[in-house]
Amino acid sequence: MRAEDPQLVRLADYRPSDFLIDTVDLDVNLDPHATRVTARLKVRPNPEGRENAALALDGDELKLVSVAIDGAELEADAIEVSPERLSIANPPRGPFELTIVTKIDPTANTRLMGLYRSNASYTTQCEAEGFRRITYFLDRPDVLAVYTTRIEGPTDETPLLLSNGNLMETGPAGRGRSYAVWHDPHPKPSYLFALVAGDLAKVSDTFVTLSGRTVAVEVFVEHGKEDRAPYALDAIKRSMRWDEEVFGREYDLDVFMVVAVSHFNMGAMENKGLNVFNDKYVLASPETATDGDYANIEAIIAHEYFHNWTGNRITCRDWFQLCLKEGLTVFRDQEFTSDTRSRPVKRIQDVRALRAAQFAEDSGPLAHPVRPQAYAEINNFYTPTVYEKGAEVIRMLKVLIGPEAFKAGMDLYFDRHDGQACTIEQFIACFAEVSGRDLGQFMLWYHQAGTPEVTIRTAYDAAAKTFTVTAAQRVPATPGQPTKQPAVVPMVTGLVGPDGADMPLVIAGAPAGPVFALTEAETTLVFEQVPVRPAASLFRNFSAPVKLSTDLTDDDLLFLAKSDSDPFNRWQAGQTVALRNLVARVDAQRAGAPAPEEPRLAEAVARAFDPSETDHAFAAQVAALPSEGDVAREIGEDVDPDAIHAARAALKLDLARRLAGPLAAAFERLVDEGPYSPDAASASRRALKISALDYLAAGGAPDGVARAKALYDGATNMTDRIMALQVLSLSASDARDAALADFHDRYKSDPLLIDKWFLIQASAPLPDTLDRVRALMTTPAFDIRNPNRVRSLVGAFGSGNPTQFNRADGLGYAFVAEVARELNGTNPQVAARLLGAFKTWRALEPVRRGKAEAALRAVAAAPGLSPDVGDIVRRALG
Ligand code: 0A1
Ligand code: ZN
Repeated sequence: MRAEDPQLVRLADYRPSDFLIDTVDLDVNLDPHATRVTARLKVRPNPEGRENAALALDGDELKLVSVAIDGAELEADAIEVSPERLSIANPPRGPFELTIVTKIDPTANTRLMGLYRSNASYTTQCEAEGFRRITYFLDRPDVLAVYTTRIEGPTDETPLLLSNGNLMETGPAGRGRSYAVWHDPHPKPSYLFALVAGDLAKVSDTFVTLSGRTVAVEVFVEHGKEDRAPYALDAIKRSMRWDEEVFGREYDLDVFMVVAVSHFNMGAMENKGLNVFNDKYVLASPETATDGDYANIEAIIAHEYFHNWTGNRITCRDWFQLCLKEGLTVFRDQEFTSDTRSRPVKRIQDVRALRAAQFAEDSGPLAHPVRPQAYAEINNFYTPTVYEKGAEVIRMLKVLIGPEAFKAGMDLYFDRHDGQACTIEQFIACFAEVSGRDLGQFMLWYHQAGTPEVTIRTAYDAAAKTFTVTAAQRVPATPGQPTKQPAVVPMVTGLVGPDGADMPLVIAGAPAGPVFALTEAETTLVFEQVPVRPAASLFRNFSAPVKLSTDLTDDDLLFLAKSDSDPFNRWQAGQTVALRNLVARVDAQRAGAPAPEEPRLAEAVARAFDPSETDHAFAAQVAALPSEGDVAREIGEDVDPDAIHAARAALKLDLARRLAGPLAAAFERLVDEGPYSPDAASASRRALKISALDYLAAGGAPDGVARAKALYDGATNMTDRIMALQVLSLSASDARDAALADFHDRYKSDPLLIDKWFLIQASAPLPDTLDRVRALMTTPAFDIRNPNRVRSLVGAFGSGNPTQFNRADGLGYAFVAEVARELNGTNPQVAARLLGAFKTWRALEPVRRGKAEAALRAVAAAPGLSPDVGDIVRRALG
């Protein structure tokens, strides 16, 4: 191990805590700089822990005031204390009461972990290891306690005092102060603790549970923003109903609260009964939120609410099991959205996002298993692999054992493990038990990193009337895992006849499929009684998170794009043809050859804009070309982002020219709509309209730019306005500059709208973008202390602008590295996330690769690196 290598925490080293904490009585006396926290803990030795062990409590930047056992203050020689640890060498060997008083400074807390001030309010964030920044504690998820929290603060600044559970008491505390006492009867780990204090507006409603209990549902927002809360409030109630109906899960407290805060490191947090949200995922009105914002709010509200059972009632034994709650809860929120909106469109969107973020991560130096084996900094494992691939693994489980067994397994899990801190093994055992299946090989999905590559060869034998599908699988090497075993890969298959109908599937004389589990390095399926050569529809509904390559011809794919009964594969077939064309264009361009055209692609795209197409959301997905990232991943190595951008722009222009008439007609047809409504059908119509506009304005076509300008000027809602601005921003035109200036003037007082304005400029694939981003960072609207501002400007540039981040001169890399270094001291979590932009740097062509590496090395060499940033650069370079 090199000197600078940090201590790794390893799954293999897990052992139960030596002590347990049954109850926590917290008294939090708020003060901007000197908040005093008194924790009274009922502690006892854990029968499963080591005998006669010392009691070692975690801390982080804490100031100890006093510590007492059963009322007797401990002398300095009985304890060992530092800001990170409080050790008591000889604690009582039976149950005892430990009282600890600490002092903390919420105003100085720029890391936004623990207790911090956001605008004038106090907020906490304790996942994963933030509670130790409030008091010394056994800050690990397998220590479950019942919490009672008393909060006291100045009445004028903090009239509202919230914590987990049910409100027990509230009133004046003297000297202009008020107090409130909250009690949460459900034992929980410290990471689910929350406290909010401030002067906020409440928008509320009630919900009657399945068993007839009335629950108060409350959303807290800044005063003046009450009109932006009703959508989130309604989404909570719909989530509650859905979890009862689909998973049989009822809410379990008298009140469910959501608080919107403006400074937040992530999206939202599922604290028991008191979810804290990034305000961007709560606030919505037609004038301020796009259709995408509404969809995100609905999904994230659902996600956090669903954690009440998957995460809170049943939690994780240790942080290696993070996917136990996150993969499962993402799966649940995906199902909610599928039931609420369009199931096929949701699937397509999720797969696009999975490929963009998770496949990218899995193919580079930051690849890790869904359940990692070791970590230096747990904050860096809130990743698309743990979340989104974690959800895919559960989806595969459902496909493999079937929906009935899946439901029975979930019921058993809730029944058996309610109130416990669990492992993935315990979760999977429930499904093995109810299905009678051996899920041993399935566990490889949790152990092995890397996206499996499946290669398909097909052969039709007209004489024997057989169709043979040979599937070979290979899991690529990833950091620390040079060799892999074949996984169990569910391949849902259909054979589509020339009439477009699915043929019956017969193998060895008997009906078979449609789920085929590939369990070997190579599997051969011989389908019988196949009268004509079919088109194979493989991995329907994306039945496994694999990278697929097949010998299907473009003719097969174009046929499937029209005829497949599986909507996902109808979409996928068109995407595959487009992707093949884009890769061929990149090759041709780099070889100086003329661009290869695929005129039949235009026919497929034309269908999306045909007046007979009524599923607008699906059509918009069909019309959207693969992203530049999709093309980069398909190419895999020696990637030149400029060549990819040029190829994609050329294909878009080619389609726009071929389809000029239908596109204009579609735009005209879709542009007139009634009053704005954020519902899925109206949003779909707008999505297709914008897609038409995007093509019409391709290459800066004056007619298209004029339409975009008109849409911008006449917009009655934020979706139209921002989408028109987005289209305008792609061309360096006067219309672009005018619209950007106008947008700023209109919305300068609203930070969340200025974020959209930042993001559009930061993602523009234009040579002056970097200068612009640097200039915007110096304006008063930018605040490096606010994660939303940083993500909209610097994050969008790094992760959403392939050509400009990857400038051949390396200035894009140097810029993101520089901001990460600047943030390293104040908010290491956000700094580390910015460096995620480098996750595919090794796939670049040599010049860019060299510059990216130099930028990472400069960060690695900087003094005083936080564990968060140090871990990312070490692994990225590793
Ligand atoms: N559990 C949350 C994600 C989350 C994780 C860490 C945080 O610390 C800043 C915040 C939120 C979720 O899955 O939504
Ligand atoms: Zn979550």
